[in-house]
Amino acid sequence: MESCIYGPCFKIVNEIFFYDPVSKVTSSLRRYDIFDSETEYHRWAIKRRFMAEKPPVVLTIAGFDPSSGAGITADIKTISAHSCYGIACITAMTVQSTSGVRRVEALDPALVTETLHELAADLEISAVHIGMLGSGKLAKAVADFLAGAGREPRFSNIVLDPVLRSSSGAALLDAAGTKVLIERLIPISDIVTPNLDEATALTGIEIKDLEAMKAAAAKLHEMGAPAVIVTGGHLEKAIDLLSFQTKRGVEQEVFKAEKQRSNSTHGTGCAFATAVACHLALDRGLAEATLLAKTYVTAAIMNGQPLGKGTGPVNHLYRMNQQRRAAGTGGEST
Ligand code: PXL
Repeated sequence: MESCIYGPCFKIVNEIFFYDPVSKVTSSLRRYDIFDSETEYHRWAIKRRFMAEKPPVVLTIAGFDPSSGAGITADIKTISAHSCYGIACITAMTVQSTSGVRRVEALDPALVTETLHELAADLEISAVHIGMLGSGKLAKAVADFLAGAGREPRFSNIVLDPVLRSSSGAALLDAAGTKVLIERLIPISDIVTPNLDEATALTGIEIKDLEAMKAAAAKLHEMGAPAVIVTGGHLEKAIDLLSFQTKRGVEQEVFKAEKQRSNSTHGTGCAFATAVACHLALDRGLAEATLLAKTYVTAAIMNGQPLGKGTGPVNHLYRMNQQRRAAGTGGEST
């Protein structure tokens, strides 16, 4: 089986056996082929021998959502779904369920610093995802660590998800933290992935359409971000704008998907940013990483299960069902 979508210019070998048939993501710039036949997969996995022997390590620095739709436990699911090895540093505890965030407690910054140094001394980290930071002091601890002020060299593939508020409106970063995020974390990140509200909060640009998304991305470049993905899931179409600086100037590519009608949308931002980090860890370029992360999140929403009384989690591990079905070990449906 070889599925080929949207023409001949880019050939992407998906890391799973199956193309997500529900996720029709298109690009404004080129047509993509996604090959995911079993044979292609194995060829690719053999070429990348570490897939079996040593997976890329992806570090997520984020808060704890006990309902596992967002935050660190959700990120670990996303990282596992991408065949990478997830390691984690928790910045803050939250009391929350699918019904919303009740309380936020930032952890001791020294604990975070020690954890990060302990992990970095032991493991080769291929990508870093930064999610909820919780406070100014924690944001500073993370910036100090990533900037290599201590013993470690600077890291590659730093993906900054500038988490400011939960979808239910609770503040997840204070004003001091937002200042550190703008002054120190945006400039050392390889890519920043704000949603529309976050892009507005960071740039002061109100966003109602694609043109405003482009203006916000341009402002974020001025603020030091070499690459930006503004995720526009709240617009009429699910539009994501990838904007990145090259020697020739700024290049922009628009990815579109049909908007999903679903109640399983808690954690989409975390899943998207973490999936981008995984694809970068797997040596993919920015455009492929964006396309595949959007494809993954779209499918994770579509395969969401009705959990909880509020906004349910996306189904981070929907691919497990596909693999079980493929192996013929049961009649599970996805
Ligand atoms: O979706 C943003 C987010 C990130 N991280 C944690 C969260 C939330 C939203 O509630 O709780 C820990």
